[in-house]
Amino acid sequence: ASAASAQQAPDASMIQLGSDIPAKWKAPEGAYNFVRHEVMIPMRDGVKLHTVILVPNGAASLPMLLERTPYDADGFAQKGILNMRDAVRSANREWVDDGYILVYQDIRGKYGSEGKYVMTRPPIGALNPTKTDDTTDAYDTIDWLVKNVKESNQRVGMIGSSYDGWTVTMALLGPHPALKVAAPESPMIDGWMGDDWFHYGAFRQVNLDYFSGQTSKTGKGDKVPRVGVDDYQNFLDAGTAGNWAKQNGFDQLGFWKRLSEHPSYDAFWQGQALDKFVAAKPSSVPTMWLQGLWDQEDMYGAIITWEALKAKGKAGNNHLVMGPWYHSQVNGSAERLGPFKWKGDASADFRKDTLIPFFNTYLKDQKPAEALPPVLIYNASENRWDKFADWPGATTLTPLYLQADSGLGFKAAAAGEDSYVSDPAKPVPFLAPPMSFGDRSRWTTWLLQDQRALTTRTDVLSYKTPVLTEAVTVQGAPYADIYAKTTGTDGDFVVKLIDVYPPTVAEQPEMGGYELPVSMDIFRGRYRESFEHPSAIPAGAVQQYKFRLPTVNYVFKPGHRIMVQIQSTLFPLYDRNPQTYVPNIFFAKPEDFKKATISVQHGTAGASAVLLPVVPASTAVK
Ligand code: PG9
Repeated sequence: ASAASAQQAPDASMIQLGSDIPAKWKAPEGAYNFVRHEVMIPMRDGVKLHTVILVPNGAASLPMLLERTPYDADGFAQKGILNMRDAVRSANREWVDDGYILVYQDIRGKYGSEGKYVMTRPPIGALNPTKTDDTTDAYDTIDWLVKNVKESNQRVGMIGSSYDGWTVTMALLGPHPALKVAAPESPMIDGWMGDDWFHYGAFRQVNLDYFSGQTSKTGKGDKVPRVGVDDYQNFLDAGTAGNWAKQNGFDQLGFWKRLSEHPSYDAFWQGQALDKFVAAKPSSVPTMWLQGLWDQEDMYGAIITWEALKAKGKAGNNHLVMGPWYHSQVNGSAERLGPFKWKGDASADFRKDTLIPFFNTYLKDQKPAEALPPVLIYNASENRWDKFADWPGATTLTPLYLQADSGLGFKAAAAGEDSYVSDPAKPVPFLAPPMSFGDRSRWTTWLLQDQRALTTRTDVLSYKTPVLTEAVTVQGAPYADIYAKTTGTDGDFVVKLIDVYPPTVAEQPEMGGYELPVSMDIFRGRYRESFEHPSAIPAGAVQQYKFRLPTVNYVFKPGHRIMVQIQSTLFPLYDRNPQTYVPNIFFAKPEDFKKATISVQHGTAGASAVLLPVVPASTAVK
């Protein structure tokens, strides 16, 4: 018989008349040690927000940790991983170990959530004439969670860094009673004054990629394509941020349009500066305001909000923590930062010893081994955490004056000035080119880089104390107080406070002579009299530029020197000032960009100084 005739006739088990795809697939849960729920939680206006809830198997009466994010809740809890602690990212694993239900939610209009997205949507009011904001959305979410997550103890803690720290802050403006504790980490609080978008009016061009990434699509948007790898050249070629935006289709992006139409600190920015809102209606939720001491994105918000609460007498349930971290590093590992090597892991140890016990106090009624001090700030020079009953440590500011011959000291000098030419065609780079905004290791550490890279620039003024014979301890926010004239009618001032290491450092030879920025910022000159109403700088007339620098808790040690540097640009991070007054720098024309000679004054004509929060006993420099 042939093979064909021996073949068995097909029976029913061999033939599919329907579909190989079941009407409803249910994955077996047995092998997972947790259940991943994906729910659409309804808000008061009917909009539903996509929420991922991770509940450990066998959970009963566990607290919930809520993070509200524009960065894809699904990505916070990967699918297809059997162990809950492996499914989540870095620091979240410690909350799993500690017995928490984890909740991640896409904010309105992003990723899986319904509704319309508005960038850092302002609180309900003049700028948001609707009935919802991220305060009501957090409230409605928590209300749903406590009613529906049966394995919980009906207590919620909120956490998150940066944008997610902003969502925590928004929740605090009208907290649900079940919100028992909160930690806004490097929260974006005031985008104009000193967080992501501007610093004192100087625009941060790194955000241009962010605008398209965040607002060109509901999910992950596109980054702006580049011609070349060097962003110093790319942004120089574009001329202005406005031109870059135009070339890349940003006229379709609503937030860019609003931002670029409001370059000054007008009602648009004032109406969404959250420190004012928080202080106007302080919550009773125990809160830890956290940020990094070298936070390259949101260096301003946490401390400013904490100070505003303190001024309202609310320091009791509001704690301030500043760690030796770059942006959001509190949730990663921190064995080192730039040239520093810490004792242990300054993030993981902090989370274990301080952050999680703080949450457990209010969510699990556990008494912490040690009560959290009102203020906890890392002291990078001594390589340890310092605890403070109050902050700032210094009650007065001591001027450290610019002097003749590049000198710096606590004694005002005779009148004089130092001049440099600031050429917009050759702006001082914030990172040596070639540089790319996408280079994460350089971006996260740029605030600590060795300033000797600028030694040969003729458009950077440097002033140095003699070698210190006694320690100078600073605890608080220094102020730049610069008197200068310019041949232009506008201009930016960058002021840096630098620790100059001794020529040799036996323990760490690569630190020999290192010029470490301890605090620096940029100020747009047109705002010297008013942030809301800019004005042209009268050419040739000495003007005062006074602005607060980032907070420090630092010891300039004997053998070191203190240095102050002044320059006009930090390009391409900050857009170039044309140095000619124009109504809106975003749309300056090529012919507006002009060289200017800047003359910084010292001595009696204008005693330029950095005002240092020196702790008294240590005013050692004469
Ligand atoms: N720094 C980022 C950001 C926060 C808020 C608005 C825009 C950007 C972030 O890391 O989320």
